[in-house]
Amino acid sequence: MKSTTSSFWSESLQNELDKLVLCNNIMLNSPYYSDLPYDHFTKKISSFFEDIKQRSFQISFVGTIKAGKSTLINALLGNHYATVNVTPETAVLTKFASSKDDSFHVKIKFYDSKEWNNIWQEVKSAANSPDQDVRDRIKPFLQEYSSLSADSEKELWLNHKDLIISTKNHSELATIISKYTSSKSAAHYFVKEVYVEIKNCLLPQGIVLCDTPGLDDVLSYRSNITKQYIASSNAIFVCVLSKFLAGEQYNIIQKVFSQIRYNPERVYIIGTQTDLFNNPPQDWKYQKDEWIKYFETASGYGSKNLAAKNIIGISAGVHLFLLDNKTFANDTDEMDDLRVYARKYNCLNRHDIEATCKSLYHATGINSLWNIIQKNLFTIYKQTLENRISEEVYILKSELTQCLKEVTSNYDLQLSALSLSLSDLDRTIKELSDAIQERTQRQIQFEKDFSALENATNQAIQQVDQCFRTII
Ligand SMILES: Nc1nc2c(ncn2[C@@H]2O[C@H](COP(=O)(O)OP(=O)(O)O)[C@@H](O)[C@H]2O)c(=O)[nH]1
Ligand SMILES: [Mg+2]
Repeated sequence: MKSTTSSFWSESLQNELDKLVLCNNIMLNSPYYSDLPYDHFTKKISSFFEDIKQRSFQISFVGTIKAGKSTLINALLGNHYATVNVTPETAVLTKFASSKDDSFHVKIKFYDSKEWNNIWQEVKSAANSPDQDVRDRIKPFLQEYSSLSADSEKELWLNHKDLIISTKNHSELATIISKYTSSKSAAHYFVKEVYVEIKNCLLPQGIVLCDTPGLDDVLSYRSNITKQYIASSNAIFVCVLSKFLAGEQYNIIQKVFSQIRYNPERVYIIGTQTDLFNNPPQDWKYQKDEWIKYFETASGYGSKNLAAKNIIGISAGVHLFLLDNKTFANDTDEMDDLRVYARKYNCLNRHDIEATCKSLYHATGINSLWNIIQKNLFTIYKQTLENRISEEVYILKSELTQCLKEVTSNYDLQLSALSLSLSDLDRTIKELSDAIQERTQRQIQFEKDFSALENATNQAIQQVDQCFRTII
């Protein structure tokens, strides 16, 4: 197993992680693997690394349809990736993260039959609802479903295992994303989530931007997916048209606040498309002051300062326009558009197009949003995450050390048992050899005694014999 997080973590944490990987490799390659409790630890270390790979700073983008969520994500990513102008029937969580290599990767998750049956039950009951409004809301879903002949693709996609597609080509990537997220394609009905990894993008490793289908989806089953995602997000960017704060938009903001009641600092209200104002800087300032009054209350931010900090006006459309047109030739439509935008934002410099573009970039608010994401949100998150991971590494290391100590002391016991039995053996051998020696000596003595007796007996016999002869 290779550590995939190099250079992301601080040097000291990376060192600790490297040591853990090294230790894991030693255990995996040990000839005693099956005899020792290594299996338990190698599994634990693998799942630990899997787990830290999954941890990321999740920003969800919610809001009413056509508020400009997807356009804002594209502006932050620096290119056109998220599908724009999707009709309200689209309901796919689309996540964007940075690729670790020089390819784009797309992972698509599909609904299983059980999930689809739940969705379909809801569609049917909405279609037969006595409430005209509910019936009207479900109509476009059914019309699109039928005109795209989506039912004929159902068997193809339901229960499909996760699909992973890689490409190096940007336009191919756009086609793939569109196929699985756009309401113009039949497949998207059966897609639950799309995860896109983008090569060479501005997004730092560890941040995930998620385009959500919204909280006002016609099907509660799908709104609930967004709700759950919001609850687990680190920051929520509620996108609302800066020009209006109509009932529907206001309701969505309130829903988000009630969803994460105790952490209002995680909610950012993004006033989108500020270029639609006649005088964006002035009109937005006025509008923002109004919004602060609405959301500084206890059911919102609970403080004027926090409201002022977390309500931000942007124009992703103008930011992308500048990215798309790196140069501006005289007498072109693009130059005319640039002049219109620059005049609106009070940053037109007739003699210096470069300076105009620079101030306009500043005025769109995307760069300051980036600063907030990177410098404030992500830095704090990363520090907290590092502390938590360091604690987990410490616990893992302590458990491993304890286990290795037990293994070592087991071996020590076996060794001492072995040396014990060796000394027993020595003693036995000594006893035996003593016994043999004693026996040999006794035998010698016996042989001596026997021969003495034999001599004596022989002499006695000779004497008796002599006596006999003498007597006879
Ligand atoms: N003028 C202008 N139009 C924008 C801006 N952002 C988005 N739009 C347009 O608003 C429409 C809806 O945008 P989209 O990003 O698809 O909204 P979503 O439904 O919230 O994801 C599209 O036609 C975009 O081109 C902006 O900053 N300025
Ligand atoms: Mg969208």
